Amino acid sequence: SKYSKLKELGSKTDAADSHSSAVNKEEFEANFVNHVEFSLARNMYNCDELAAYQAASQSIRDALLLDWSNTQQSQTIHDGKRVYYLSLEFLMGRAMDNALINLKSRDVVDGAMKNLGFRLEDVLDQEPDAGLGNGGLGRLAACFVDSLSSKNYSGWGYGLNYQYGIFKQKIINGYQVETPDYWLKYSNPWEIDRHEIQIPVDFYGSVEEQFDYKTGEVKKIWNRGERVLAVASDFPIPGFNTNNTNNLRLWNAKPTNEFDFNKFNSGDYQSSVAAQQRAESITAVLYPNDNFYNGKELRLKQQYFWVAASLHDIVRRFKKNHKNDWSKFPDKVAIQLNDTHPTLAVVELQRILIDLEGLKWDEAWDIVTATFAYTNHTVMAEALEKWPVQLVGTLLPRHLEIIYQINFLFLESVSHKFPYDDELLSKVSIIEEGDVKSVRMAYLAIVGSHKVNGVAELHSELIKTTIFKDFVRVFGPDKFTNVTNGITPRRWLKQANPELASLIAEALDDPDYEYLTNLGKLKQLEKFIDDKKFLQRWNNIKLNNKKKLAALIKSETGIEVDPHVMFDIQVKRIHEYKRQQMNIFAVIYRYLRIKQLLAEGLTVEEIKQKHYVAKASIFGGKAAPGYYMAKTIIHLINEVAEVINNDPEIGNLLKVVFVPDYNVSKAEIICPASDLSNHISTAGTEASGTSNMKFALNGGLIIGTVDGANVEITREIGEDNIFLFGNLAESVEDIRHKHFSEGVTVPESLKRVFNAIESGTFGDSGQYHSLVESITNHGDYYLVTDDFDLFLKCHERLEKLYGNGTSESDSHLENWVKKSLLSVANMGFFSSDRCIDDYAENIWNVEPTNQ
Ligand code: T68
Repeated sequence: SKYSKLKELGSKTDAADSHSSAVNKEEFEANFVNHVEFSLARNMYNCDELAAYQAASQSIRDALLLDWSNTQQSQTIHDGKRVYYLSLEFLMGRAMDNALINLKSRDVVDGAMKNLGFRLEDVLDQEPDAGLGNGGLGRLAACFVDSLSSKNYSGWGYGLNYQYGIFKQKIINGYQVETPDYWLKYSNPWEIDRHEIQIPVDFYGSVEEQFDYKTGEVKKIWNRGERVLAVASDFPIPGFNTNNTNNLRLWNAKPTNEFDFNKFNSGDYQSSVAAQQRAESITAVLYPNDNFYNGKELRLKQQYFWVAASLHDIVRRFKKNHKNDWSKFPDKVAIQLNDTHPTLAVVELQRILIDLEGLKWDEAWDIVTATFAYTNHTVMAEALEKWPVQLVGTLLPRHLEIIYQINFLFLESVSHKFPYDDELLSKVSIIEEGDVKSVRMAYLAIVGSHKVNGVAELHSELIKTTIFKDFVRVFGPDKFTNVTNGITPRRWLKQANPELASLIAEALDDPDYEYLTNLGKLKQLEKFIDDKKFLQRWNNIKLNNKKKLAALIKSETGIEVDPHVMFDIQVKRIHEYKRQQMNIFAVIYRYLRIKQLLAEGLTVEEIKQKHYVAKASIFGGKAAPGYYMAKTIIHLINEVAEVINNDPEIGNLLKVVFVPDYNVSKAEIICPASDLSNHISTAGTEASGTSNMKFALNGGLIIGTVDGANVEITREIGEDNIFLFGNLAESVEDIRHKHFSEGVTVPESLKRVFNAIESGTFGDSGQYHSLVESITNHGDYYLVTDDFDLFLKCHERLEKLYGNGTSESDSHLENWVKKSLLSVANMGFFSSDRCIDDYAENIWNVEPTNQ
């Protein structure tokens, strides 16, 4: 039988599992040459670094593929519950170094590449970033698939294979200029084309009612309009220290073969081709907004296209093993919704079960809600998705009917529980009545899921008391839970900071780097707290990393920064709530004070002794192309940099840098190089933040507000090892009210900054009016005036600890480097492995597979 045949293969798979897929040097070299000659059709004499990257990655891919197909086969046979992570964004960055680390083959390939005449670093540098995401949300998905593999879960990612990822940012005359990221210019060696996996996805059309005389029931038939095909591309996701290699499936939109005969017959050949091209536009480009809802029809099409293809695939896989045994579905399938972007999946599964598989509504709905869980990533109103009913009804007429039915039954159950509370009904209704009637996607996601989670404790509490408070009444508190975010230490420690990772491996007497999948072991580092030699080695690694960043800055901007000064960094998407404006205002304040002290006759040396440590303020991040205020902030940073860096009096006392085109690969150089990093959002606005974890794991100290995961980082590493300041989340509402009733009070310090800006110190002041006025005249929504002096005070405090700028001094070791060591020692909690275990246990109800 097929089953015993599978079993037979399964034992083969098990046997294969014990053989390591680590790359063997001779085989690798032979494979490399083979790929140069036969895959690339070149020869070793004209093999440049790009060709070397392609040949090397194809050779590594070959090794991955063995593990990948074994894993898929054994998971199918084992038939446990699978997790599907639906995310519209996977911000993967580069794959090659990560694959080498996870296959434990980096040293072997390093040697082989030398033999073949290449430097591994230069070859790795050829790979374009897979920038299929905006920021934290997309990078979280990438860390999660890494952890799913590394912790031996059976878990797939589903997303879209955008032809253009997040735009490339150029800085021209101080302004952000966006250029397209055509990352697939050369073929992508990590992508396995699955041309045979083609799933039709339909849009538009109308719903017809058919009366079934046998059952006496009315059947709903969706007579589709436009049809496109979803074609799969698979990306193997290797785990660390395991052969478990999961799959990331990204869909490509392709035209169907059916030709538009009407147009063809009327001779309008061109427009029928154009109609076919319309299909491909669905996966052409990633929408470049983060924390902002942008109600474009094409975006909704992307969402349904992706959700429909993924569910079809998941249901097909289920039916292969379990036929129509639908009650088993939630025992075999867990689907996690990464934000509300995939919420239509709830509706699509209900549609499949009732319209196509013939289940009764209630039976289907129980299956749906047992299958899905929803992660919220923001409390900010402007980010919550609300699709106009009109648009949903046109694009997906049957789905809109189902949404209405879900809402009807939900409201009915609410009114049973809370009779005569019409206000409550309108508050929790999935349909928002108003000028534009719309579907509240977050509400639909809550109603369609068995669990809803926030991404840090503070955030998870906030959603329960603000945006979702009525749902806590309706469903009770247990439906709402917290899973604090995490990051993968493979990429964010071993790959980004190999020297520190190696020192830690030595210190823990762990030559196989097992601590990378058991990050709590970092705690043992605490025994080196009084070991001066160790602290010096620790600090030297930081210095080396700062030198690498200085080199990157030099090559990207021409600016020379002295690696011995304090590196004070803020890199993340540019957003008013993240308050890069407050940071650059503080830099301006510092500059004005330095100029004043110089005018009073102090020398640069004296200022360093008595007032300010020498520092480089380093910024990076992209602004959404339509976000005027964020673009203004970028412009101000660049103009301030221009003035300060060219002021001959200042020397190395202060430099300001804007690193263009911040992305995953640059983050790998930047995160290990901070002395201090900024996580200074208005309290209550940053759901979690994850770069805070990346910096702290690499031994940088944090200056931050009491927001997002900063709170838990403080709890883990101790409040002596982090610099917190600012008003608390619980006060923010009152302060905003006060701004409106009593007006905004600008502190003297900030007035000086605004005066300098307005007097043209950083170019035409007109360009900054709206930025300054949003604070002085429009209610200072993000509390810059309230937190500014606290921010400056906090800096004074931490500068005293940093010392006089000589990072080799005893006091620096005692007061700063010790904090750095204690931070790293206590960051184990923030591994995405812990986070995935948490989801597995509390939300998905799955266990790791045997490896
Ligand atoms: C981020 N959200 C949160 N959104 O801001 C951050 N939004 O606090 C958190 O750490 C991170 O998610 C992971 O949980 C985002 O990055 C987006 O990028 C986004 C994209 C499209 C639409 C809305």
